[in-house]
Amino acid sequence: MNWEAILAPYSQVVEELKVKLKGMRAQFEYEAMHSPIEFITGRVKPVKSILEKAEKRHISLDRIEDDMQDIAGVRVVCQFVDDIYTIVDMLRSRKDFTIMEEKDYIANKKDSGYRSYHMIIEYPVETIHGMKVVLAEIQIRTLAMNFWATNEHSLNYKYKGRIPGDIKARLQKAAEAAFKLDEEMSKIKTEVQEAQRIFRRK
Ligand code: 0O2
Ligand code: 0O2
Repeated sequence: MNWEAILAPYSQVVEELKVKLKGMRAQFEYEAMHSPIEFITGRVKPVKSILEKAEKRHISLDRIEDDMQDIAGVRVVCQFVDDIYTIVDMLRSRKDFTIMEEKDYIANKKDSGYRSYHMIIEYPVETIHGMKVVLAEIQIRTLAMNFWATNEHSLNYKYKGRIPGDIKARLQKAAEAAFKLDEEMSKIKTEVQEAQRIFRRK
């Protein structure tokens, strides 16, 4: 398979989405409003991870583009939990892609302790062969959720998905602590934002 050719439109989508989301953040800043976006990252799933996921989920190679939703992935990281829902509403009102599915792992956290809001979209991208609609995943989470997920992801990688029980229990506790941190920060949100506005003016 010519992976570079297959993945080229996905890489285009990741770059376009990053530009658009960064544009939203810049507009909030120009209008001196609190930006619900702290930062954006994005990636095309590495071929090795695509193959591993395909094998685990029994997805045949000719079905990958239809059945694997996160070959193109962007992540929006926010300061506060409400910011996540502000972004979700803004994304719902956009006309440049279609939302296919939404998964609220904040209201319904995963057994691992994972929390995040996921959106699966169909994004039309222009290629040299014409327009192609590709699936992409947008993950929206707070800095605390991101901190937890990044560490848990590393441990999963290290232990090949079989994290020992004692570490799993610690991760559950850490997830609980991250949740509490988000709750506490929400309570002093206006204070924090006021401080950040003063800081920006200087
Ligand atoms: P800025 O000032 O945030 O716009 P690129 O295409 O170069 O913009 P790239 O190379 O894909 O982005 O970088 P990556 O690794 O996806 O990271 C995207 C942005 O997220 C980078 O900023 C990182 O500095 C920023 N980032 C990553 N982790 C954190 C974090 O924990 N906290 C904060 N505040 N930012 C983080 P940009 O886009 O280069 O610059
Ligand atoms: P990567 O690139 O390694 O992050 P489903 O078929 O809906 O049950 P699917 O398609 O995997 O499952 O979707 P889901 O569960 O919404 O999750 C997709 C992505 O969310 C994962 O991608 C992770 O990035 C993130 N994620 C989901 N659960 C967890 C978790 O327990 N811990 C962490 N750290 N991340 C999680 P991949 O495939 O792992 O790819």
